[in-house]
This record gives sequence, structure tokens and C-alpha cells, in this order.
Amino acid sequence: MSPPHPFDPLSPAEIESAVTLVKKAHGDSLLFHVVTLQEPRKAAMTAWLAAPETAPRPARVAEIVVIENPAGTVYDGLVDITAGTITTWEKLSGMQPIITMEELQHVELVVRNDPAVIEQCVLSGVAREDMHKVYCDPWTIGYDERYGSGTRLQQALMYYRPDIDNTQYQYPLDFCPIYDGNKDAIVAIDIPKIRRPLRKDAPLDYHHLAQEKRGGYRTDLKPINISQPEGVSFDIEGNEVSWQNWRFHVGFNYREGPVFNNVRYVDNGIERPIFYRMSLVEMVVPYGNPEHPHQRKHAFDLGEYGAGYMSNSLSLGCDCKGSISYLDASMPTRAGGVRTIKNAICIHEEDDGILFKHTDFRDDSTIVTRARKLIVQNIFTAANYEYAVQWIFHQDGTIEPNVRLTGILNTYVMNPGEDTNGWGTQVYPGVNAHNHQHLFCLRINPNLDGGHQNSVFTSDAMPSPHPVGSVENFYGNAFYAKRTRLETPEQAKTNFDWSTMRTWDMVNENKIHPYSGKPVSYKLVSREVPMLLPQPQSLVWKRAAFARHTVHVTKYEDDQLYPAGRHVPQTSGEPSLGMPEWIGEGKDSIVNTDVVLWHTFGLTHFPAPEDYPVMPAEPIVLLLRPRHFFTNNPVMDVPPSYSVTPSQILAAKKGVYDATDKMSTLVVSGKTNGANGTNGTNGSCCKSS
Ligand code: ABN
Ligand code: CU
Repeated sequence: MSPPHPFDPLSPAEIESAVTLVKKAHGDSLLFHVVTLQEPRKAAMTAWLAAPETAPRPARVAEIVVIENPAGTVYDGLVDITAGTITTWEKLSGMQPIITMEELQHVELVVRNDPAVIEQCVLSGVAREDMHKVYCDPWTIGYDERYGSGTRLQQALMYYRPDIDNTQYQYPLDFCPIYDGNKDAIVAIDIPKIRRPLRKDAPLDYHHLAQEKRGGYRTDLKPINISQPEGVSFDIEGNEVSWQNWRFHVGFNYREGPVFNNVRYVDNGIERPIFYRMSLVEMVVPYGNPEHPHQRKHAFDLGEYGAGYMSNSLSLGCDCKGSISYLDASMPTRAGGVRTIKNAICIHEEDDGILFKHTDFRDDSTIVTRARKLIVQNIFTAANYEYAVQWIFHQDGTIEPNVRLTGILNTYVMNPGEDTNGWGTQVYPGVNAHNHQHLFCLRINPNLDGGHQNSVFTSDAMPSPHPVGSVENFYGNAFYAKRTRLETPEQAKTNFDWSTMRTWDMVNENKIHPYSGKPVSYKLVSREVPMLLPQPQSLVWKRAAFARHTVHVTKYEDDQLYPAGRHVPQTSGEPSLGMPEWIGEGKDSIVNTDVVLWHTFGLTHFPAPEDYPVMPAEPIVLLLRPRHFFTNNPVMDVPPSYSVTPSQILAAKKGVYDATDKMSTLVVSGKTNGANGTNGTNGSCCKSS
């Protein structure tokens, strides 16, 4: 069997051998929170990528994070799986590792059996014998100054479900138990000053049984299918994907979910590197209600829970439609076994509308070329929310990170007639959905055209500085793209600017485009970029330093992956971990060197009744676009649907290029007339036909 690609995630066998080594050396009762690939050091990896036959193959190394109970001691280690040795083993203090799904599920059992919680449930109006109808979403406590970081704490957001099929988030309970993972017990309950008893409003559910009772589903939808009768146009070998001119490796880990490495584009037969690594690395969801204990509600869904750990097993014809390939993902169980999420990533193609078109208005000579796209998707469920993360590769060299937010609002109970004080919305009787933000952090390490020496510029659309009537701008119409090179991490702390529609260019200044005279670049276009609303010096501001600006740029260092810190649960933000530590005074040069661009994007969510009981997906679209990268339009070789030249029009269309889709059908007054070509038209795209 050939060895794994150095970027491949750890296989089940590799996870098992790392765990076996650790257990042998440090005891059988450890709880495994992380067993994941430590990606090869970049220097070694780039050498291997350049000469896989001759350069040493990077070793397979596992990062390990365990908890040893009852003391709750945390250890961080590295295992060289190739050599069968533990190379580092470090005891941490004041750090809490990522939460596992097993911990979350366990807390619900503890909560249901805790006498003080039962008392509060009864006070709220839950019958004592109905504790099996009480549920909780155990969030890491975030940070609570009363407890600090030494003990492992979760806050249980409480709900009542009268019927197992009811929406969990409709009947929140008003108190919040605190669970201590080291003691395996509820150690406190936060009880609000104003009590809000359990509401009795009729449930509003979104599942099919409820919908059938409401009158059923709409009946005017005919099937719509993606059909690829001759198979797909992509190829996957292991985790290496090739599609059209794209080549990349898709990895996966517990935290980021999909990771893209060594992303390149074949340009006229030459493989041109674009990004060494690209992934979502963090997100924070701060909630905006200041009343205790809601001020504590802010989730780092990647750093605290892990997009990988929370990944859905995607299903054919449902999460993904058409001809689909899947990649599975393996991760440790807490006891040190292996859990495999089948179909954690799906890969497929879709039609993508018009790629380019032009018609000459004189004679209707025309060309129309349809686009298609390759979608690499992962969906994770962060308790109430679903995040469908799509990485969309376009034929023209554009990459489109695309996140769709759906699932269910996080909710809190309201009394009849209660004022939300503007911090939330009554989305259904008795259901208060608090204002919040979803702020994601994208990390990109460019290596444009093979050069690991890159720079980042802001690009601002600016009017000429010269006034109307001046020699330089007599008519006042002049405008231009002002490019500013970001010289240091401090200067690179930049924000979106609506007045200039700011974009950011990742640039290889050593490669100049022959026509434009500009360096090859990839432009980040992203316009859903809310400002972090928690104020400077607030807890979220301190913990989520990455979210203070739209873009940060740092000099590349191995292991600088997680901008809110390596271990996120219960960090106080004092000091702020991750990015601020790396940036320091921010005076290093980031010009023409190996740089990492960090981009925070997302949305501010003021809930509304349309979001209830389940939210229609809201998309956020980013673009990474080649600029001055290709000699000219790189997709002129994509076969058109139809092309006819002026001379061919004159020659009665002799020699037209006609690959019109014969499956397309003509619809007249809502009635399908049959396949194109059999419907009385000649099926060409040209309107004079
Ligand atoms: N959104 C916070 C969260 C995620 C997973 C599990 C619990 C809470
Ligand atoms: Cu939201």
C-alpha cells in the first residue's frame, strides 16, 4: 500500500497507533480531546512537493491533547507515528481543551438528575415526573470571572420539550446550571432576577408531521434534476482533486473541517501554485443581551467545539444533489477509539449559468458559453445552528468561499408583554431570540505562482484628488484604484470601507503581468463584513482579537493556525491569545515574504419571525479572484453552447459551433413541448434563427 500523502488526515489506523503509544506511556484512563495530523513543517513539505521522488517524505506526526481526571490535568503532545515515538509531552495549566460531543451529551443526563435543577424545573412549571422532557445545550462557559480557567465548566442552556418531536428551542427555561466536568456535577445555577415561567403556547414545528397537520406541502413543484449521463468531469485520487484546471488536496481536521492545501491552476499546461493553504480557522458568535447570564453567551464554534467534530454525515440526493463523491473523516473518541463520520465532505459539479456571452447587435452573431462549478461542501451543526460551508471552484480561476447559515435560533423565554429592550425579538409568543453576530475567520497562505514571497495591498476605488476645473481633472470625472502596500502587521489591521468598496490583493511582486505591468495577484472581494459590536475591552473583544478588523496579515510561521488561541475554552482574553501574541508590536516587515492573510467576515443577525421555527438559509459569499494572473480570459477554451461569427451569419450560418443542450425543453404557457429540436424551433441560441 502506498504511504499516505503528507497532507492526508490521520487514518483510523494512525489514530489507533498514536493512542496506543500514548496510553502505554501515560496511562489507560486518559481522555482524548485531540488526535489529529500535525501538518508537515512548511519548509520540509515544500521541498517534498517540489521533488517527491528525491526529497525526504515528511513524517506522519499526530498532535495529541488529553485530559487526565480526576484532577483534570491537561497534556499536549506530539507523536511521531512514522518513528513510533512520543516526541513532546507537556503539562498545561489554566488551559481547557476543545469540548467533545460526548461531553455535551453527558451533561444533559447530569442536569436531569440534579436535585437543584429538578427544583428549578418544578418552579418553572415542569412536572417533577417530566424531567425526561428537559433538555440542555451545554455550552462551554466562555469565561466567567467567578470561576476562571482552572476547572472545566459548561453552562447548560435549558429547554423543555413537551413532546419529543417539538422544536427544542420553543420552550426555554429561565435558569442556567453550571456543570463542572472535573467533578462531573452541577456546581451552581444562575437564576435571573425576574423569573419567567415555562410558556404554554402551542408549539410551532417544522417537521413533516407538523406540516401535514397544517395542510401539507405545496404541490406545484415538479422534479428538477442534475444529470451527468456521461459521468463527472472531476477526478479524486485519495484526497487529491483535479477538476478542469484546478488541482488541490482536501484535508480535514477536527477543528477546521475541510482544509485546502497546495491549490494550483493549470495554465496552458503549466501548474501555477496559488494558495499553499486555505481554510476557515475560527468563528465567534457574540450575543448582544447584557442581562446576566446572557452576557456570557458567545461561542467560538471552531475553537471550542470543532467544525470537524460537529460535521454532518452528508447524504446523497439531499445535502448534495447530482453525481457526488464523498470523503469520510476519522477522529478520536474520548476513550481513545476511532469515530468515523461517513461522507463528511461532498464534492460535485453544478451548472453555473453564463460563463461569458456576447452578441453583436448588428447581425446577432453571438457566442454563449455556460459555466459550471465544483463544490466542496461540509455542513456542521453547532447545537442550534447549521453552517453549510461550500468551497466553490470556478473555471475562470475564482474560488468562492460560501457559507449558508440555517438551523434554529438560540432562544430565551419571555413573559407575556415583556419588553425585549431592543436586545432581541419576540419571534413567536414567549420566544425571545437575542441579537447576535456570526463572525468567521478565513486564513489564507498564498504562494502565488510558486513564490512564497508575497505582499498584501488594499485596493480602494478613489476619485481623482484633483478638483473639477483643475488641469488634471477638468471635468471632475476621473477615478482610479488606489493600491496601498501593507508594510507591517500593525498597518495591515485594516477594515472594509464602504466609501471605497475596499478589496485586498495578495500579490507576488516578483511576477509582472506582460500587459498591465501589474504584479500577479488574487483579490479578496468580501462585503459582508460587520464590525465587531462588543466594545473594546469587553470579554469578546479580548478573546476574539481576530474579529477586531476585517483583515490582518502576519508573517507565516508553522503552527500559527488558530487566531483565538490553540486552546480556546475558558480563555479570559487576558492576555489575548493567538493573533495578538503573534503580531506583538506589529513592526516586522510583511513585504515580499511568506505572509498569511486573515479575513473576518459574517453577519449581524437581528432575528425576525421569518427565522422561526427554522431559518431559511442565508448565504454569505466571498470571492478570491485572479487579477493580472492570467495573460487574458482563461476560459476561452471552455466549449461554448453556441458560437456563430459575423462571416458565418453572412454565409447563412455555415460552420456554426452548436453544442446547444438538447435536453433543454421549450415551455409554452407552463406546458413543456418536448425536447429542444423537436419542438418546432431549430434549437439554436441565435435569436434570428
Ligand atoms: N454554538 C455553541 C455550541 C456548539 C455546539 C454545542 C453546544 C454549543
Ligand atoms: Cu444568526
